[in-house]
Amino acid sequence: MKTQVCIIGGGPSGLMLSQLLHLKDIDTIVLERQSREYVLGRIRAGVLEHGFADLMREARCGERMDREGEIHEGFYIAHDGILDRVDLHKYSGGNSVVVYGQTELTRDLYEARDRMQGKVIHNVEGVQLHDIRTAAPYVTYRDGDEIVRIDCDYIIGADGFHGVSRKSIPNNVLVEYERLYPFGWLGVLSRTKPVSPELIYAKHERGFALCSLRSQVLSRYYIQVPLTDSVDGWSDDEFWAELKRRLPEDVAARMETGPSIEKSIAPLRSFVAEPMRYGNLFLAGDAAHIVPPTGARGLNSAASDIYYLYHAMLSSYRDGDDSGLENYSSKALARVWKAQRFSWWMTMLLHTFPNDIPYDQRLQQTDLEYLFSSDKALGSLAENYVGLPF
Ligand code: RFL
Ligand code: PHB
Repeated sequence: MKTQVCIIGGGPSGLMLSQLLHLKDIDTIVLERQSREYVLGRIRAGVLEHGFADLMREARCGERMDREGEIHEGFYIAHDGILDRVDLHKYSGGNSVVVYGQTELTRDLYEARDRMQGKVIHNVEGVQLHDIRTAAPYVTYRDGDEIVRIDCDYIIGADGFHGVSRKSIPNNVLVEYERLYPFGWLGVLSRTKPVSPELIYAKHERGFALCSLRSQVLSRYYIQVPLTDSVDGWSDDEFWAELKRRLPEDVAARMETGPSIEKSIAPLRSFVAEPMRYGNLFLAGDAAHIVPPTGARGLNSAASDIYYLYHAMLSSYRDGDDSGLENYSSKALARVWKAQRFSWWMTMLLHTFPNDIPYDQRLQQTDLEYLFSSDKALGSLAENYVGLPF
């Protein structure tokens, strides 16, 4: 097979780029290791920054998001038994975020790819990248006993943190920066009315908690748990009881509980791989960088990579101008690191760290007091949360 751009990974990053390029008559093939049902079964992001939402519209996939997604102009931080509101609209100069599940937007992207007869090949095994540094790179995968070869101009590594693309860059070129946190998030999805119309991020000595939602009848809640915990060790009743303990009393009292329809634990990690380009391989999204979910940045960092790549490819194919491709890594990384900083800061602000000394705890408390006493500090939080410009 032959295509212009071979995209590895059929998550939001890969699908979005494929859809955008297709609309400009640039041919792509997407290779996805899992089935479509599996990809759509993964419950992940819930909050989209306005830049991501704009990209969905540009990809002609924004219709259902605009109809069913909720615009949120603020969220709460619960601490010391009270709720303090962060007015995103006021402090970011009129911006907001969209609450719309990653599952839904991935479904929209798949449907758009189907409508345009886009080539998305599922259940591929043994993907390998070849001759990345030459003008004629190619990708192979196994289909039963057969090895299938795809010749292309460019390879996009959009295959997430555990993908094969990043690992194809030699060790003496790739530099990896990583911070692991000594806890994870236990998440529960339930068909219950959300406890609050806006998200609540809760700081509590027993550990962080988050009240989020997918719609007015579907709630998503998380609690900080030790990395040694397993999903099986948490019954629904234990989860609800622990969540309530970490929230202000009046919020806990109005919490509607019910059976979980999904329950999973995600470890928290900060990670960046540099450079994001090696020859004709370009990394995008979680394949190159991961953030702890506290600042709702993961998908949104992926969106800016896709935006830069899309425009760089257009300039290259249309005008023969490769400067965008040449600058891709440094431009993408500049924004990536800002998302890293913000996600790290939100994580440090709101979680309970097992080995913190009293000095650290007082600083954390002071950070929070400073936040709600300074319009400038709230402005910094708000502009990062709604998304820095691409
Ligand atoms: P994905 O979604 O991991 O997709 C990569 C795809 O590549 C496939 N793959 C391969 N395909 C072929 N060959 C191989 N060798 C392959 N190896 C892997 C995989 O099967 C997969 O389908 O990466 P992508 O597209 O870059 O998207 C990134 C986002 O998924 C991620 O950043 C967000 O989910 C992070 N995140 C959040 N981001 C936000 O912006 N806002 C949020 O509110 C938010 N909440 C979250 C989150 C992530 C979470 N978890 C579980 C980590 C909440 C949670 C709990
Ligand atoms: C979610 O709804 O899954 C969600 C929302 C905000 C975050 C992280 C996850 O910061």
